[in-house]
Amino acid sequence: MFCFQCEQTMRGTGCTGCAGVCGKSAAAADLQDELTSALIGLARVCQTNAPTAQTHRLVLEALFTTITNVNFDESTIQIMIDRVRAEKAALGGQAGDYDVRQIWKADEDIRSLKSLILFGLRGMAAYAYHALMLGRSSEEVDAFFLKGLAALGEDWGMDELLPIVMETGKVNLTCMALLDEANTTAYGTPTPTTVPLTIEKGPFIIVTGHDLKDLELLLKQTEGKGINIYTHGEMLPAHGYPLLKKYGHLKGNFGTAWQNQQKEFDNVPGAILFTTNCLMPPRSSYSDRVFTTEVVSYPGLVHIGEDKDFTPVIEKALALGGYSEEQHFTGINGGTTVMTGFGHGTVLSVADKVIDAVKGGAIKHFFLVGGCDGARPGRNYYTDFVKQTPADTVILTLACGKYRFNDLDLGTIGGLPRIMDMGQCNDAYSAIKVAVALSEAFGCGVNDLPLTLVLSWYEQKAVCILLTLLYLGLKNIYLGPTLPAFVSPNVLNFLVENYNITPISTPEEDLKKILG
Ligand code: FS2
Ligand code: SF4
Repeated sequence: MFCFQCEQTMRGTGCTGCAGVCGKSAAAADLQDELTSALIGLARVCQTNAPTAQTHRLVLEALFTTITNVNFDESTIQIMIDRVRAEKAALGGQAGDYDVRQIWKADEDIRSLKSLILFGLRGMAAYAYHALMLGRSSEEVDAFFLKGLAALGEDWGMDELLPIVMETGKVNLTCMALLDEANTTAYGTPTPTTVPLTIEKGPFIIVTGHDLKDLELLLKQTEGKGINIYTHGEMLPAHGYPLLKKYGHLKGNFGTAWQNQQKEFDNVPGAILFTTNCLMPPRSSYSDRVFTTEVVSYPGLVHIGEDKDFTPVIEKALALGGYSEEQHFTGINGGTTVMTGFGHGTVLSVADKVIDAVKGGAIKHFFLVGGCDGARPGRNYYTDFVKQTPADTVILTLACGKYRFNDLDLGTIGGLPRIMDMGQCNDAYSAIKVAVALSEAFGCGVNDLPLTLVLSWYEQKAVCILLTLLYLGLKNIYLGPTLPAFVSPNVLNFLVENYNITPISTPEEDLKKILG
């Protein structure tokens, strides 16, 4: 096996041997390569033979399957490979698969650019998939998946590949906008919401991942059954959506970010539903109560299929019975509640207040401290950074990296909390909307705003978001905890020279540089 798509890759160079750091077996990794090879073959066929709606959906599912911490199951990956090959045949395609391992062996700059495209497409596929589950799709986005995949099979140089890298960022902006529209149309505009970390007594289900539609279906199926529902990880922002929070049994949030799940789920007396990443190999103390749905798959776990009949999850929760007494959990820093719901709808509704606060000097600087969390020790940088930001600064955040500091009470500025959670990783779209609105209000470019992005990355959704930020011309991004293994020295030079991407150093030094 060879895989270097995520931040925790072995020795910072690539997972090889019999398993990845994430627990993915060599056999599963090889099958994911085979799946990607088949997808590139399918995309090549679609250059001459018109794809159907089914083709587009399959491409999303197959790309999503290969994201870190989504699928560890050789049998379901094999089924996906067979489906892609069958689709190619159904479209009348004669061409064989393209061997993706050629990319891993290519010249390091070509490998780097093709990796940026492939991993960006994988991340974007997750967003497009969630939008599709809510009935939204886009011809531009669908077509670009095929264009990008086909490009991976071309014998192209940097001049041809760089524009595709940037186009991945452009199309991902469209894709995040599509998902934002899908989420807010289905569930309303998120509003600021305080979310308890207390687990009440009695049966409960923990729902994790990014798929709001799955949460809604589960809330409907558990209504009146005496089961409480708690979000986990990237599902936390669900509490901000009016049409989800109307369910009285959606009670609060359990636990912190994904990398703590093996400890936090240990012997938990409730059922756990994974709608997307990040799934870690479940330990025996709780593996009997973990369920998967959508493209998430792990050998031996019960999978909820397309009929979305959550009966096995519900029965497990009832059988386990929950805690006999209320449990008072806290966040990483000892806080008993967290807040969410500060999407662009809310922040821009008070734009006048924000602009006045900046003009009057009450707000000196905005930080977007967000992205993925992970297990690396250096990630406490983000906690320390936020703790050290001056009282006249605002911290916007999103994705699971926020669990490092979202239970901190840093007070308020002009009636707004200093830490504002904009939502999931895909809600980077909200941050972009706010930045653009502020730049218009101040009559300057986004790079001239008193705004700095301090990002943490882990998996491939972070890749497509980073590409979107670059496409928008955002400069001076601080990135950590380490740089991607798939960025070659030349590609890094390009990013530093054109965008001044800076690896994080220490909170003290970086804050001095930013505010200096
Ligand atoms: Fe966190 Fe994992 Fe959102 Fe990522 S829960 S690293 O999938 O996409 O972020
Ligand atoms: Fe290694 Fe990450 Fe690939 Fe897993 S997804 S095999 S940890 S690089």
